[in-house]
Amino acid sequence: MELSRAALPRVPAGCRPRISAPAPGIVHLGVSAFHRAHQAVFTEEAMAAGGGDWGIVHVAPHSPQIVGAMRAQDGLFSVTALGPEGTSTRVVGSSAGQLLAAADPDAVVALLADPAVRIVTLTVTEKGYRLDGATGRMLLDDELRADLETDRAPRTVPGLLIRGLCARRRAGAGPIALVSCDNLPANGHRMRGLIDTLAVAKGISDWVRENVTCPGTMVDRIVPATTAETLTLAAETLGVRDRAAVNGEPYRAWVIEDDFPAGRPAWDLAGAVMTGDPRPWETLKLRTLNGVHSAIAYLGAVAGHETIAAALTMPGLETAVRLFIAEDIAPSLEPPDGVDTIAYGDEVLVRFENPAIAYRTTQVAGDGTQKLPPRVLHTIQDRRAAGEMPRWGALVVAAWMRFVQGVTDDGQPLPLDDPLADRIRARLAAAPATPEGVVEALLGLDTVFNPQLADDAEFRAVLVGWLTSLEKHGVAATLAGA
Ligand code: CS2
Repeated sequence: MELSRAALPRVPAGCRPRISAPAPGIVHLGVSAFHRAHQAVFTEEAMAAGGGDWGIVHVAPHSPQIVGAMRAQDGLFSVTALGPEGTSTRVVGSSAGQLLAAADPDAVVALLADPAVRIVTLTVTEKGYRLDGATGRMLLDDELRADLETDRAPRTVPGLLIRGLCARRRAGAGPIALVSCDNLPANGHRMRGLIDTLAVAKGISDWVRENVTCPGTMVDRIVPATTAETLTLAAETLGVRDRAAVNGEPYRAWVIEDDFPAGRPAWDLAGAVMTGDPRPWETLKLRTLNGVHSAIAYLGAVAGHETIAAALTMPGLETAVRLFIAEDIAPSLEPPDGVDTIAYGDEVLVRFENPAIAYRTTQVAGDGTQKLPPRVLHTIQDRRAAGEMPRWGALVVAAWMRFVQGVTDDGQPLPLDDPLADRIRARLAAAPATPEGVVEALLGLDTVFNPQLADDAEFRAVLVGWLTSLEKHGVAATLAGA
């Protein structure tokens, strides 16, 4: 039997949802596993504790599978927290509808123009925003241009949003908050910049200025992609099958800028921190947690390790990432009041070591051209501007350059899952097959590396040094000699 409202009596009482059939108040774009284990849970708990019509209409831009699975289950899905000492599972009841934008874009636009909808949240990954990683400006590619300049149904997330805002303005549906829940630096500011650019293109800047806010957020929970094991564990625990099940670590955190012109769920009652300025949290989390995650992912994947926890057992890797935190990351940022970056980093490493979480190195390694700027390059740029050489940061960039060449130290193939994969392959194919040639070719990706960094001869020399060692001796020997 499948999970559904009718099947809930079969589910153990302690695993049942806290609320049922909420009326819609939020549209969420991007029905990722991370969203289901994070905002969907916070919002359910907020409604259970503080009331309000804040049901989430789930909109997947392109993925029919998750929409189909959730629809068949009346929007229900379970989240299993995997602790080092045991698990706990709960069905989440905050979904108030499911739509596939690619199949039904008009329905999504109509929702954005509905006065009941007062918040849009997004987890569309870094690449979904179509922002230049080096400058943060909007990238007007052919798809987005067509969304803006023709009447065809929008295919991009920015295209959908601006079409929805135009319809909202015409409908007089009132103000709305657009909340990026992706790992972008100053995600509220980036969202604001994107929406303002789109509003100019559509001639609705005045209305947008008065009616749209873009609160920034820091989101955090380690949620690996769902696997067959996730589904088996959910079925065993629930007594019914759940095709939309997710699992993640027990820890979760959400810091939100409190700027909601038409109200919000009582997320604070669910453990979220409402603040005037989330940016110190965002920078800390992106540079430390995500920066170190990427470091372990590239070095671990090239060394042939499947998971982050397994990679961390490699001699020398934990020491290297601790030095990355202490010598490069901590001096590059101003942590939130009362927080110490080194102690925060220690907690992050304990979370990464959780043996119950099988987070694949290749999952974290994907989309490197989108992830490197906020996670690693901003740290490097700040340290270079201060006249310092961030050698551990350089090691991470060299490991990415080694990773994108597509084979492990043992000659096994590595996937290149990146929106710039074709450009990377073309540049590598045209370059001399030497560390200098590879560095030159990849630093030329100008939406990733800004000109100052690409032309920084001292930094380049350190990068070539690391890449030479990685190519000649492999990850293990490079770490041993570091
Ligand atoms: C990870 C993040 O896949 C990745 O790139 O670094 O998804 C990470 O697990 C989350 O940001 C943790 O909050």
